Amino acid sequence: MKIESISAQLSRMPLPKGPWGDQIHHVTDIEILLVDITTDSGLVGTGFSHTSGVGGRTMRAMLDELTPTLIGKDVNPRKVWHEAWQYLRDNGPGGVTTLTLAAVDLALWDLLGKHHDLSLPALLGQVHDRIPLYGSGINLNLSVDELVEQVQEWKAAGFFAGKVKVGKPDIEEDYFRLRKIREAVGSYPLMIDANQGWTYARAQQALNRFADLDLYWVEEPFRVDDVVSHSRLKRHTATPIGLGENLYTLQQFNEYLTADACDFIQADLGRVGGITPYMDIAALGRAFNAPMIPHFVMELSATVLCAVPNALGAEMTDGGTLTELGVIEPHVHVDGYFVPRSTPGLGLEFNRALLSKNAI
Ligand code: SMN
Ligand code: MG
Repeated sequence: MKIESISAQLSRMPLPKGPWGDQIHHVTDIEILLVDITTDSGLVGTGFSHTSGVGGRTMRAMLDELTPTLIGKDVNPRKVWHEAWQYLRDNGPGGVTTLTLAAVDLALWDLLGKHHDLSLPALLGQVHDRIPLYGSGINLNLSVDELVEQVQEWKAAGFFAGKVKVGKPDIEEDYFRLRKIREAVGSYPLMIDANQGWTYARAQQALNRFADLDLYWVEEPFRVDDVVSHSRLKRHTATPIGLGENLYTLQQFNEYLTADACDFIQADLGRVGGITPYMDIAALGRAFNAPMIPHFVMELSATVLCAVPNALGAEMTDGGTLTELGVIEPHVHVDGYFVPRSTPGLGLEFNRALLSKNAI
């Protein structure tokens, strides 16, 4: 079975519950690059990549450059991934390079599943029937009352934990918001996300102030290329560190883990380049006894996690699941758990009408 043609469509999907805000982001739309790969047997596989609003056209341009090198190749995701990465690597080992590869990689895994009549978890080797979800809000812009209500809703819906943004100009304001949540939800596991916005001193000050809140993890305290500050912080505070949404390569994850700078691995299926590299990162995590708890794209992440022994859970980004964005036909979660479809391939039924309507 060989690749015969590749087509792509870029869409901007507005956030249905309104814009998101954190220390570094103001997000209004999610970009989806939908990629169809048709084979010489007539089978079509579909993959996608995503951005938080910036970079979609760049991805599409890179895909256009890559496409001629893919035509005629066997549907072998791992081989194609490594050859395509070699071809693109001078543009940087990760970033747009891997974001673009993700869409191709997903389409090829989808094809392989359809060809063998197996769901993605079955194809990869299923080890979990369902995946617990945590509630996550890009919610630094919410009032205290709205914030507390959001976390209460997650708890009531059965999500196993909740994550909120920090990074107000005044640490006392962050503390007040977190304190109010704690009072409302008791011992419910609670994470905070600083989105790379703190200096070292600021992080230390903040975590000292938050010491009585019993936080499950602090996420991305510093800019992502500063491994040293993360490992230094981990030596000096009791709060575990979660990160990975802005790491792009297996080697970057290895650097963080060997430096003892990360406890929870939040690799993003799109940003690392798809399922092929994600499974390698998951195995690396297993060697370090670190749990996998991927970033964003809940329905895809949770489906892949069904084949990851060290899966902890997936992120239900409130107002931004693929279902809420209208990217796929509704895939409901029950009591805070995601159950994958047993249909062959990725098991995601893309909402082509809406994606076409929002095409740019
Ligand atoms: C996030 C997700 C999507 C867009 C911006 C920020 C966030 C998270 O950091 O952890 O979900
Ligand atoms: Mg984050």
